[in-house]
Amino acid sequence: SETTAKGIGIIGVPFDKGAGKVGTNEGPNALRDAGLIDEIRDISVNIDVKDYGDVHYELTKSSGRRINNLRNLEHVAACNKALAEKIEEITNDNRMPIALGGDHSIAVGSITGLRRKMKSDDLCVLWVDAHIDLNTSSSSLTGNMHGMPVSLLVKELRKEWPTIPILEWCQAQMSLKNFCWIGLRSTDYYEKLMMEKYGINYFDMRDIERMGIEKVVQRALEKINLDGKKKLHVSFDIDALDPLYANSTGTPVMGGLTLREGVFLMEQAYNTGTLSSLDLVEVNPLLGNERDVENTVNAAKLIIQAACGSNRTGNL
Ligand code: 6HN
Ligand code: MN
Ligand code: MN
Ligand code: MN
Repeated sequence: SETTAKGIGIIGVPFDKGAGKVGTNEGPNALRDAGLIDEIRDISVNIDVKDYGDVHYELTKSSGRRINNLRNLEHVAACNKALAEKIEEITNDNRMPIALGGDHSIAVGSITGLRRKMKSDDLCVLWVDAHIDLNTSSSSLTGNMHGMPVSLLVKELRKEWPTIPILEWCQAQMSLKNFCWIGLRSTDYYEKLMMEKYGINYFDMRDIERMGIEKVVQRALEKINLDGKKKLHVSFDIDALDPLYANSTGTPVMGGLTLREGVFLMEQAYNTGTLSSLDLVEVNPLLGNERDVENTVNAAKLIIQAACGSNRTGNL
């Protein structure tokens, strides 16, 4: 199989236009200010981390109005196009990209950027989230595009979308078969219909209750990467965690993963040797009290560190 990336590339995506609330644009700097980059460097003397700074984008036309029930479509399209290019640059530099969100709409750009140097079936995605983020422009009840990234990325749902010229660069070539969800506990009616219709791979909170997190992660990886030949992308929405650990997020849902389960999940993903990129999204430092923000940022840091190979009993 291929050699693993020689280093890590951090890219900040200060973006909140896909969410219904402002504030996830402060996520990247909250993580950096809390010492994220140095703490990754501390994992090992051999670790090579480069901070690529933040994604910047310009609008080609300015309009805040709704198009096809898509709030802030122009922003979402422009930011993700710029992000896809950055992710491609980071992978060309032979680094594992870590995208610091930002709201979850940024997965459109990060996965599109990753996919550019791969064949259709070479990438699989573990989507760790309270939500399934499978809405289309017609099924969404909110118009918030952070609830739609998966449906923009998969060929099975392409027919559900109108042609959107400013999203033409997003090719929709992934298959739902290469996605598996962990942590689900809030899906919309139409999303549930699509889950049934397409036989989507998922392990919800009940599955975690019954099998435990270790079995769930193992089975999830077997579903999408049985022979271990694909590269693994983890799209980690911090609201997968219980609000006890991550209350500073826009759409918290009670009854979620413990921080220990979240960290363990990521350690197991790292241990496969196939982990090749990560999104850490929906950290919103403008929500909750000071303690909530501190907890949420610290939880996000621990999950990112686990993705970089950190060992909880100490690093040599
Ligand atoms: N997220 N299903 C709801 C919607 O607005 O479509 C919630 C989406 C949440 C999105 O947390 O990334
Ligand atoms: Mn470069
Ligand atoms: Mn999400
Ligand atoms: Mn979510």
